[in-house]
Amino acid sequence: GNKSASSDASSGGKDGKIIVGFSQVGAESEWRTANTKSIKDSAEADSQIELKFSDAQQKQENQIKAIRSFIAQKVDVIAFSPVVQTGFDTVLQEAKAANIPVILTDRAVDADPSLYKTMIGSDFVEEGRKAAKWMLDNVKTDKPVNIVELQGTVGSAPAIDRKAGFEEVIKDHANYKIIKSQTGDFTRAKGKEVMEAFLKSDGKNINVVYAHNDDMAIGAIQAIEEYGLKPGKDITIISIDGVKGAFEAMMDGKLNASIECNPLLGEQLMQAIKDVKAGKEVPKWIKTEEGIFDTTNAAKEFPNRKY
Ligand code: GZL
Ligand code: ZN
Repeated sequence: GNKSASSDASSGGKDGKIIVGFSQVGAESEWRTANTKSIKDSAEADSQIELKFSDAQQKQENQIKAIRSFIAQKVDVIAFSPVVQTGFDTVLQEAKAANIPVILTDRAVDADPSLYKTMIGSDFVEEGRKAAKWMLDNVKTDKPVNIVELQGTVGSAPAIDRKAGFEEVIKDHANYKIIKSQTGDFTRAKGKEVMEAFLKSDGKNINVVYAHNDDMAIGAIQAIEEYGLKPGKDITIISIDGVKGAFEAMMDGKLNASIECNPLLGEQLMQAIKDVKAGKEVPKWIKTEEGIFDTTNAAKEFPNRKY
């Protein structure tokens, strides 16, 4: 809409609506589809907001293109979930020069914090710590524990931070060792493929799988079964997100624990958009609170799940 050059005044787009351009990572996981649904439903339900949505198919150049297009369309606010942490500085400078405020959801960027108003999302380092602490509490032994790690998308905030948090906790427990670590790009297919390779090289030597998301864990479960071992019994599997597929696997005893990562950010995003447009101060990081689920509480919690 035609905005006054000086501020983020509450002038909106057509018929006073706030026009928001949103660039989504892709549709790589159950978490992502739930996140997209939350954002679209919340925008739909909010009469003050009109959402322009683009799916980048997990490619950074598509996100940059989408953000440039939103700038050209002179949207009122740009929001996005950066597929990787680096490489967005230039396009964020362009948004700033166009006086369009930017809100990050879900993942952070390694850019000058003055280039965005707030980041709405989880503490991935804490999620990694929780995964390791669950393992220390539930795989208690002084014997060697060989861990294979399925990393998320290379260079993404969740992959970097979930690895850091997990390693921070196990560093003072020398018998717990990550013997193999490779990216499965947050998808079931790649997670299965990488787990097949781990089984080929380390087979019965593997005690634990640490997957940065449930979709890769579900792929790993398939690989372990095809290899002839019992997932959740012969090999302990710990993952992150808490999506429906994880609850079903935990109730089947094939997944041992899933650390919650809440994708339902839609409401918080709509509120942040309106606050930013109203020129209100917003916290630099709006954190989501999250739990821990495992085979002891999955069945009880399952009926409450919204994603
Ligand atoms: C976490 C999000 C991650 C999920 C994955 O906030 O960025 O990306 O954990 C998703 O399932 O692909
Ligand atoms: Zn410790």
